[in-house]
Amino acid sequence: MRTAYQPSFSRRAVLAGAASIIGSGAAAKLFGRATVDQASAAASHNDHALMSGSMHNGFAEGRTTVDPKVNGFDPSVIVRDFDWGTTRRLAGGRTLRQWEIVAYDKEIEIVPGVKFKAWTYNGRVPGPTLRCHEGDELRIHFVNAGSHPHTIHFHGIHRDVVDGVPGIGGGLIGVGEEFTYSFTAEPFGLHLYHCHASPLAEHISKGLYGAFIIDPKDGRPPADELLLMQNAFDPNFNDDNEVYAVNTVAFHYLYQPIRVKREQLVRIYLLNIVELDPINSFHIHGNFFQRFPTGTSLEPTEYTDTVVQGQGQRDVLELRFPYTGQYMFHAHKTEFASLGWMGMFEVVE
Ligand SMILES: [Cu+2]
Repeated sequence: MRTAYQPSFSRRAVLAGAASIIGSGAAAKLFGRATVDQASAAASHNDHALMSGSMHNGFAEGRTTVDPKVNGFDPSVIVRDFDWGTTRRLAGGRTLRQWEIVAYDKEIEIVPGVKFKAWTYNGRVPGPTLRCHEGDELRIHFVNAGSHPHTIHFHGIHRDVVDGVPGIGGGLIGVGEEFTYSFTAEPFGLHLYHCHASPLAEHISKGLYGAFIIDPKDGRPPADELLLMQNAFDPNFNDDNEVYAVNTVAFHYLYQPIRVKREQLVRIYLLNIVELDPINSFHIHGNFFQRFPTGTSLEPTEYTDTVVQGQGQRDVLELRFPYTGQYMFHAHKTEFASLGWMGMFEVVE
C-alpha cells in the first residue's frame, strides 16, 4: 500500500550508503571484494534517487548504527532480553504468567538516516520476547493504541477463540479496544506471535511480531542464550524490501559484535519473519552448530553451518566457539547480507 511517506531511495542506495562505511573502515577486508565492488558500482551509478535518500546522509555522517535513544530499544539489549512476565502460583502448583502488550505506531530508524513508520508491540521491533515454561497458564492483556485494528496471533496449541484471527472469538481488536488472550503454554519450542489483521503482509512487515519461547518443563542445558529475529523493511512501500537485518537495525552487530565466551555453550533462537521474500538463511563462519527445528525436540537433527528458513520458520541452534576472535554471521542469501543482514561474534576468553 502506498502512502505519503516515500523516501526516494532504492535497494542500490543501501549498498551505496554501505560503501562509504565499508570502503573506509578496517572492516572492509572482512566483507570480501564482492560486497565492496557491488557497493562501489551502486555508488557510481548515475541515478539521483540513489544519492538523495536520507539514508545516504546517515552513512555520510559516519554513523555505523542507530542511537538506541532514538528508537527506545537497542539490538544489543534485545539479543539477550527475555521477558518472563509477572507470575503467581495457582492452586495445584501451576504458574500463572501475565504480560501487557500495547500496540502503537512509532517511527523507528532501521539504518543510520533511514526512518520507518513502524507499527509496534510495546514500542519495539521485534516486540518483547515472551518466555515461559511448558504447562504455564498464560494471560496476555492486549491494548490496541495504534491507528488500525490489530490482533495478536500466537503459534502454539490453543482454542480458536484466542487465536487472534479476525472473525473468530476475540477476533479483530479495534482502535482503543483491548482483549486478554488466555491459554496453556504448549508445546515447548520456539514460536512466534504476530498480528493477523488483513492485509496480513502489511501488518507483519510494519513490525507487529515477536518471539514466543516455551521452555521444556525441565529446561535446556545452561547456555548463553541469544535471540535473532531475521526481519526486513520496505521503507518506500514499493512491495520490495530495501533493508534486511537481524533484530531490526541493519549492520548493527557488525559494528557492535555479540560478545561470547570461548567454549561456552551458546544457544541461538533463530526466527524468520521476512515478508515479500520467500526464503532467508543464517550462516556462521569458522564454526558448526547443532540444529533443533522449531525447538520441539531436545535431539538435534543436523550438524551444519547454514540453515534456510521460510517465513515463520524457526530453529534453536547450539554451538561452542573453540577459538577466540571475530566470526561473521550473515544471510547466505547473500543479497540480503549486502543490504544489512550481517553481523559478528566476538569470542573472548
Ligand atoms: Cu495489525
